[in-house]
Amino acid sequence: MEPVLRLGIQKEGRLSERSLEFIEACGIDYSRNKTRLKSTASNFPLEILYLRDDDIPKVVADGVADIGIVGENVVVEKQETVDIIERMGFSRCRLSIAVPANAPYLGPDSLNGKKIATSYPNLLREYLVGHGVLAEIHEISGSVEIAPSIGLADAICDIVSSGSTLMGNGLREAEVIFRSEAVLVGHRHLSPAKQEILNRLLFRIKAVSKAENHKYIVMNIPNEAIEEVTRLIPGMKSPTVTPLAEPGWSSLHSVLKEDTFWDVIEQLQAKGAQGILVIPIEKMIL
Ligand code: PRT
Ligand code: ZN
Repeated sequence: MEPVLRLGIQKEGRLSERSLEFIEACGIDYSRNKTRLKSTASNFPLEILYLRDDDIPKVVADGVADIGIVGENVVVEKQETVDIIERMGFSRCRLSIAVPANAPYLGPDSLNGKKIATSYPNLLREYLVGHGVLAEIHEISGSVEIAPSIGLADAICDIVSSGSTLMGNGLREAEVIFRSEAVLVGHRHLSPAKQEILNRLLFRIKAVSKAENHKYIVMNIPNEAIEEVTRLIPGMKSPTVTPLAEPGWSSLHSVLKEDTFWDVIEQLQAKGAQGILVIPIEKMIL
């Protein structure tokens, strides 16, 4: 039988759609079957297992799946032996301690003697021990943010992204204890055949994440600005410059990193760039 790589992803929840989109962007076709327990790709040796996110680290550690996509918060909390192979760049969030908005808070010491509700006892314990705080950890599996208002705890430790859930429950973020994003995890000992499939998949994953973090940019610039603009946006090797019909002007094509985007656009305008077009890139292979 041909070797097949088994990928565990979240069946339903915040990671599901983005995980599947990522696989599709890697050019992998599979049928999204109704029961959604397992899919087999038609054009790549990959099987997709649909799981609860909490189970993914153990399933990969045990070798039932070879790799998985899961929040780093869950990986670290579960303490299973898996390797983090790649950071996926989506589902960014933080694990934070929050206290009632009107309660005094003067730093970690203020948590001494308090009861903190969380679904992340291991990460929280590590933080408390590291800061010499003696507090009671009250483990609950959901609706953590209502714990203080119903008298179940004095504070909470939960995932925050926009912060609106905390605000809506009269809480304020006191400490960020962990920053997370979706990660690709792998079993420690893959067979050489599976490792080879993983390498092929990783090549594609890297091309897709690179593309998502870059934009293709086209603009018209006065010829005297070519040198300075090239320094600003060197692109993959150097920008493509072609003369326009109008004398003294050129069209310049390059790629630009998403995180420096607005700064660079402002500088380009200051150098006289006009008609700037910014286009998403589908794949990027260096
Ligand atoms: O059913 P299953 O067990 O598979 O899913 P789940 O309910 O345990 O997980 P799910 O789908 O809620 O989250 C999966 C992963 O998404 C988490 O492990 C994180 O890595 C990541 N993630 C990103 C988040 C959030 N953002 C997030 N905002 N996980 C949870 N939240 C919740 C948080 O618990 C809180 O209730 O959203 C609320 C806070 O959001 P804001 O925007 O109001 O701050
Ligand atoms: Zn879960």
